[in-house]
Amino acid sequence: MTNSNPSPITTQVRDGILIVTSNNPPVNALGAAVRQGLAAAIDQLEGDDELKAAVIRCDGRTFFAGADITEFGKPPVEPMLPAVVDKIEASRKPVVAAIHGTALGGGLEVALGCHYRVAVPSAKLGVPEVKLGLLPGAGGTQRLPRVAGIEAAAEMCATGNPVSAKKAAEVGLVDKLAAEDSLLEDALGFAKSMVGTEPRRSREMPVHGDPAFIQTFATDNAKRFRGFDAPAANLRCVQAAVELPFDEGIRFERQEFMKLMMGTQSAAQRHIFFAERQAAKIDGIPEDIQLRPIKKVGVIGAGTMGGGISMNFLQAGIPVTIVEAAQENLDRGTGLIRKNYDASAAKGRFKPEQVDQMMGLLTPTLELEALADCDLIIEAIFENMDVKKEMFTRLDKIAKPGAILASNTSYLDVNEIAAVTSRPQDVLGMHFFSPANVMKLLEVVRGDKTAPDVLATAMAIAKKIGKVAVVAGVCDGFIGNRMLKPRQVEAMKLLMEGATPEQIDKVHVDFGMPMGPFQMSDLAGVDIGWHRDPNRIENVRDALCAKGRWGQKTGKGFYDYDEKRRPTPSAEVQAILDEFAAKSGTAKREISDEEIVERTLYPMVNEGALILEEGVAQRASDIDVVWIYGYGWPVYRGGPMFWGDIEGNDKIVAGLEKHGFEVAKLLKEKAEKKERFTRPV
Ligand code: 3H9
Repeated sequence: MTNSNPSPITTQVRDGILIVTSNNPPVNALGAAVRQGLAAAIDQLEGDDELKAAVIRCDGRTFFAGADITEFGKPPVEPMLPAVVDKIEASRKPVVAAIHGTALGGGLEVALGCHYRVAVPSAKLGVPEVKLGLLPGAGGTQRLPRVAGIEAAAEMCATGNPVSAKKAAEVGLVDKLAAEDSLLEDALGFAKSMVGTEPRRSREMPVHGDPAFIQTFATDNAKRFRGFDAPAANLRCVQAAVELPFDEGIRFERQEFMKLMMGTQSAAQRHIFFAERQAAKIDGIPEDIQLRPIKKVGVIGAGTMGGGISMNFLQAGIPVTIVEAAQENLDRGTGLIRKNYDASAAKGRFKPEQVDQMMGLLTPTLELEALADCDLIIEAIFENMDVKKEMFTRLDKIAKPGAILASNTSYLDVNEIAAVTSRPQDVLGMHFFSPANVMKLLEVVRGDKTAPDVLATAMAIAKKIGKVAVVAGVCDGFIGNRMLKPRQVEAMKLLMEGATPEQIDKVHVDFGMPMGPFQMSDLAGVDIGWHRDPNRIENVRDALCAKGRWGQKTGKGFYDYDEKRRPTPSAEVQAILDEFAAKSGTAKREISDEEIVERTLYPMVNEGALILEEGVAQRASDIDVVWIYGYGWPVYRGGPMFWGDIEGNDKIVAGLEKHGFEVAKLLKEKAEKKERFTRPV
């Protein structure tokens, strides 16, 4: 009889050592079958006198990458992970973890349940639960301070950042570094050397290190942890490891874990984990579609955007030809790229020779014809339709057949741009966010005629250069900037009615945004898109610009700035606002913070619903990804559509109607049917 559902855990015996192997692609997540298999393997080890020790290892690309996140929120299936880890640890015979790839979360907790850890130098070890709004809930917060010390444990738990195997060896988390190509042999050798000895159990080790570090670390990172529940909970658990006996510490960890697991922050963060991966998938295009090879990239424009865009490709080892119209601009652009790289090298992000290598991949030129051998050409010139059309007309004559032609436009109609070429199927938008070498978001704009393989290639190259890419349809502002618009419009109206820039910005910052609408205007430049005629004053922005209030760059905008760019409220701005309010007959009144939320954030959910109705975004979670990675929406609120679901779509509709907004049909439907936009996690 064949078993249709074989266990992902298999065992074999070599020289009296039990080799326990997990094969659960893609990342050996610790789902129920894996946990059952591991528990059974320990029973086998304990029950057979011929067996002297065990090695736990994984097939495929990685050691266990953690608990199976898809099981969260579903009814629990025994044995639970903490019990499996305890069982491994309780074994009377030595158990060795053989680690390659990434030992993450529950995966590292399994390794901590093992008595010893052997890892290849390329392996990474970490507890990223905090990034899912959680903490290592299978004993990780109690075992790590014992094995690796308080400092390493606090940092690893609270930031979620993994450490290299080398660093892990330095702090005692790894007992032996194996050769890259003989992990199993080295782990077996290690296990043999331990045969007959009493296993070293993590729970029995004393916590070591400086307990004062925990508070210092929390204080030093207060800004980074602002708004998040999980980092503090992680640190409380490490503190408990210092103060409580092991079993009590474990009980404390469990309580804290359950609180986080039940909360909306973790749900939001898990939503974003899956949303980010889902965003890479293009509806209706097979995942194995043949991609166009991208060996060389052309960038037109060496300004801030063009330079930043180029840096992404250079860092990925892809040669870039960068074109400018004037030598002076070309020199300034390439000089800035070098300066940025040197600054990163000074911070230790690159070695100086890497900077030279990357700069060696860059070919600056004044000749558009030099782009003839490029596989992907990204235009990053002035945001004006006529200028772009002229450029694409020229490009059409120069680019080789099959080359992908992309525009970095942030608002304009990609179809109109594509229509001036003889190959609209090869044209799309690639909207990078500034600074383009730093911001993770890329909106890939699909024109009506964009070929499926062109779209898929753009999404694949985005991944290669470390971006999170989202497919958007053609419309004014695509997904992100389109949703920004109603927020900005409403924020301006609120100023007229009596709110101050400080109040509105504070509501947004308290919500978790990195800055509010007016702080953002001042940073980006109040003068963006201004007609530059100081005598034509039609609105508040014109009035501000006419008075040289262009934002931080001129030392004043919606706020006044001192030489350290610290903002203070401006009497001049208030006078301008009062004047406009009086002229329009708007009566000033007290505006509540709640009204600011209802009028600046609810319309974003409404616009998101319209975007979905029109098919501009493939799915609600893509909208959330755009706002998290492009605009700093707080990840613990899961993006505007997830947030709307938590807030309640009926409440959003009622709020919008109260303030006289026209409500999107889809949003009304969701509210009436009590449905969500995003899947519950
Ligand atoms: C935990 O352990 C809690 C415990 O402390 C307490 C328990 C009591 N589960 O990222 P990729 C899927 S919390 C289920 O594209 P890469 C992923 O969705 C967990 N599925 O690959 C994707 O699916 P699809 C702590 C998972 O090579 C596919 O695998 N651990 C899990 O770029 C490939 O993923 C973590 O937070 C999972 N745990 O990166 C680690 N992980 O193909 C989370 C991945 O259908 N994982 N999938 O879209 C990672 O950081 C990365 O996946 C990893 C590989 C670095 C491992």
